Amino acid sequence: MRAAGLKRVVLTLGGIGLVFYVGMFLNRGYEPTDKELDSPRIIRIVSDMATNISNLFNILQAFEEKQKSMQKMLEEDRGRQRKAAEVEQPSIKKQPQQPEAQIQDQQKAPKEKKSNKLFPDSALFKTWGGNLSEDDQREAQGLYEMYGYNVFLSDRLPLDRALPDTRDKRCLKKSYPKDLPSLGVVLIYLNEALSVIKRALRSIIDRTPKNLLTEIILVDDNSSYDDLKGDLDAYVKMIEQQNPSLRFIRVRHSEQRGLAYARVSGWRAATADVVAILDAHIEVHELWAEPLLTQIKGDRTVVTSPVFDKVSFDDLKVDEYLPAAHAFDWALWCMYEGFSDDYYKLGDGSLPGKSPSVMGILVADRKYLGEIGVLDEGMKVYGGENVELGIRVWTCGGSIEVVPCSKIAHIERAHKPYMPDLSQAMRRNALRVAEIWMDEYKHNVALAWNVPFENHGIDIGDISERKKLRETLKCKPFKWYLENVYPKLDPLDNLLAYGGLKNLDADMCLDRGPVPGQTPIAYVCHYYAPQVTYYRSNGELYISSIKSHRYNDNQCLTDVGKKDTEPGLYNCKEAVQKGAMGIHWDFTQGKEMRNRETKRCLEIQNGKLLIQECSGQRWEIQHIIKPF
Ligand SMILES: [Mn+2]
Repeated sequence: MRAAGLKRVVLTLGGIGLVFYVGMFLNRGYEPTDKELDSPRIIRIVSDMATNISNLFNILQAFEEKQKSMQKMLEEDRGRQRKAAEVEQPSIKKQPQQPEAQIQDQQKAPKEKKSNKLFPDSALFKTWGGNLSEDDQREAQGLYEMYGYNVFLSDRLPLDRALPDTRDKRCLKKSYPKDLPSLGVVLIYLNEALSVIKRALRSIIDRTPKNLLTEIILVDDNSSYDDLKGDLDAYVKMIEQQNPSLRFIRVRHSEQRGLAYARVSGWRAATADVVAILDAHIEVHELWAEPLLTQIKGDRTVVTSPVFDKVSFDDLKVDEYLPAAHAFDWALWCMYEGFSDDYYKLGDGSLPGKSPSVMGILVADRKYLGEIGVLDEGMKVYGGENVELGIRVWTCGGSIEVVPCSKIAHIERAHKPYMPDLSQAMRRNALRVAEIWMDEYKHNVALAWNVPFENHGIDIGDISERKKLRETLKCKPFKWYLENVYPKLDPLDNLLAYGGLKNLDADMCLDRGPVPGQTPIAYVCHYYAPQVTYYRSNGELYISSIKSHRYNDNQCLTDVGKKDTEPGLYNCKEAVQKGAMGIHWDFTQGKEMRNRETKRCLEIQNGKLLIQECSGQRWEIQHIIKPF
């Protein structure tokens, strides 16, 4: 699974939803874990709502801070994802392996000796490792660069370490049917640390009822690290002997096939009623399986996801994440988002919530998943396959649920092992999803990636089989999905034109201007991001980006209404609230750009962008989507 920007859960909760959500917090008596930096004020909120009205403000603030910090963490992760990974991975130097018992005794025992910080700029040592000797620092940094998380520490933590119980209190009171379907767990890995895989296995075996867990399938997407061969084999052999009723299956790819293909190959090897396709850098919480199996038992067409807590890549501590829907933007980057308003009206945060998509990890009826086409094996490397699953499940008759009582701790890596820059694969996969599933909305994906709508020249592979599947399953149109499942995604259907906006008389382009700053300028046309504009039928004109979601605000070209002014760039909704600002522009191709509110025009004089009395200057926008 991957985390991306947490999209303003607070904002999307809105109104009644927020009140109920806070109510949930009150009832729950939120207890911070010892690691929360952001919550000194929310220590033990008593559950009697009536006598604690005065606390409401504090709680709201604490809630907001918590959300903000979640959002920040996720946005940072998203930023990291988008950036290229730091270095090519060197081939592994073999780590000495120790028997499990010894590792457990060792605990974390950093050496006391004071030493210089050898890697002051490394994210690994930002808050962790202050007492390490120089040798240990070198080793820890080397391992961090190879894996993207703190393997030095992981090797020294108990494999069966306890996790903080971050579930909603109401989860503890729930009971689950005895005759649940059997479960097969698929773990996908590529150059994962041995101790991390061992800890995942340990937690799954210890925290899943023996009568339900029938098999564990390990899928190696052609790892090159040596200890994932002999040493992992030895460990698996050992736990196999300890658990004779449990089937272990190893799937090894002789070349790297990418996440989607790896997940499907794990599914293919499974035989249990339900299959859980997980990352290998996870630890499951107590009672993680039962809530998921219960939902699937009730409806075999529901595809479920647990809620992930965050394991920091540096200190491997577990931070609570609140349950949220798994959503995406038009580039198909995934993100967290609030559930629907109707969900929050129920006032019970332990209930499963409907979700437009999954982050990647999924638990589903094995046969049902096969009937609807598992995952698109035509996806390459990384990304997109989770959104494809979301759209396919919903439009072809199933549904997706995030189940709050099922929790998994998941390491958010600082960088991923697949390739240095994931965005190329991501773009290709996103365009593939668009072509197969998005009908008349497919150009929104091209728009988000800033490629031409037609003939973008990017090879998306053969899509005939997936198109056939869509037909065979008689799946609903994407419009239905937008209207019924994901109404928060802005269909952008009133977008008329986009691209560079050129003043034909001055032969210069509208440009976003210096960042930070809110003063657009006239500049030599180059048509890169700062000059890409978006013109909507309501007259709004955005510069440099357009937001995918209705709850987000765009940057509107604005006439602030003073005499002889420079134009401004303001959040559109804010500008409307402030009043006296003109954000609507009347424009036709090759004609003047006139503000609807002030009747003045956008013009260029002596190389300077101005708003003034109209003199008839002409503008031309690069790409027309609909004639206007
Ligand atoms: Mn992951």
